[in-house]
Amino acid sequence: MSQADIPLTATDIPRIKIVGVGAAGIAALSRLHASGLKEAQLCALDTDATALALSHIPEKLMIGQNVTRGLSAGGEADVGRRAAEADRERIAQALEGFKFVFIIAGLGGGTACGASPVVAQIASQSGALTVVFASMPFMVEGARRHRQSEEALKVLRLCGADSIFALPGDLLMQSLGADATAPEVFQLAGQWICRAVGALCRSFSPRAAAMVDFGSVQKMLVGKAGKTLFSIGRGEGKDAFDEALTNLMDCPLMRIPQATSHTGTLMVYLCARPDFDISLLNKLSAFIAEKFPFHATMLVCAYTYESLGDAVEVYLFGTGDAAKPVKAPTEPPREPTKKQPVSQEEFGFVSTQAQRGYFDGTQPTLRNGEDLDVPTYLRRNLKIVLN
Ligand SMILES: Nc1nc2c(ncn2[C@@H]2O[C@H](COP(=O)(O)OP(=O)(O)OP(=O)(O)O)[C@@H](O)[C@H]2O)c(=O)[nH]1
Ligand SMILES: [Mg+2]
Repeated sequence: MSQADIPLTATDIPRIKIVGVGAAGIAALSRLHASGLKEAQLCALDTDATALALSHIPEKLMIGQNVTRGLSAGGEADVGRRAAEADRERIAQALEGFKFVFIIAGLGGGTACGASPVVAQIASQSGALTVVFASMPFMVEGARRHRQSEEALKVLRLCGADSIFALPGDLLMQSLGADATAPEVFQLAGQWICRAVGALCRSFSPRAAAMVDFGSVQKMLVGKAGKTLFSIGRGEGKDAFDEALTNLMDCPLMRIPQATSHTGTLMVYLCARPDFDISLLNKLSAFIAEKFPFHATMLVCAYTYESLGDAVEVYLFGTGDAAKPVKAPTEPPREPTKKQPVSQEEFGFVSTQAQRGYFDGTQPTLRNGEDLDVPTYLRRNLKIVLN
């Protein structure tokens, strides 16, 4: 019997709901559905009646019928917000009784940017741990979409989202190479979001080969504002594990200069076939501890799949703690520090040289010392005000 076949009783795990908001969110949700995730209930939410009709997700929530007439928010966050506001009660009903709510979306779109914060607010007000996974638009989608997506990140935080994992499309594109097409990048974003969300759902499942308790996961994610880190690595064949570790550190999402010195809690997650060598877990945690010497806590989980064959996947999640700056373990205790304002620098999605990426082979378009070919959120360190 594989782990996935072990029956769970209703009281085994906290109830989890994953809400896919807008077309991109529903696309990622469909992957989770196809992956056979049993730990969570899925809900597709949109302003677009056709998109919902085409979705295979059993639970569908059409919002703002009177606002959009079922024709989507047309890229307007304000329309998406009004649609969600109009259906607050139905959204609240859909989230009732869930302790953990994931919101997944492609920020940039009107429904994603406008409705996601309303969903986050309703989830947060109901007392659920509220975590957002979002892809950020490409620079080629234009300044307006960027502004809208940055604004949506701010509003999501103000609306009570506990942790937000934002996957910048341009960084993902770099990992696929210069020839990558937009659909390929969307596919990758969807895949990574699906894996990340699936991993977090399974981390405290009794089906996990090495599980953590929900309280620890909650502690890692609650109230972390923008200070998050996510990376993913995969290897195959004889040296699958080592290859996965290298791949993990090479993941474009790791190109965050301050990440190694500001992680509060880390979660490492290993996916391998059922007969995996358990000592890999020690190797994995030792490897991560070496790379992130100043982390305070490390959670270690494993989940097995027959279907992985000789492949190994490793995931890394990190969150910072705004209230308690993390010290090196060897440092002597210091006087208690005052509550620090959250610094966006600590987990900004900016890399060295601001990741010119798409425009690598061209001359920069400089104005006032800034490279305008690099999107605002990269140039300005995701200039999000965290209150
Ligand atoms: N993962 C994924 N992302 C997409 C896809 N299509 C677009 N995106 C990205 O997601 C963002 C939002 O697009 P949609 O999901 O179509 O927008 P929406 O939330 O449905 O909003 P409206 O259609 O304006 O109501 C875009 O700016 C793209 O960056 C897709 O097929 N998959
Ligand atoms: Mg849409």
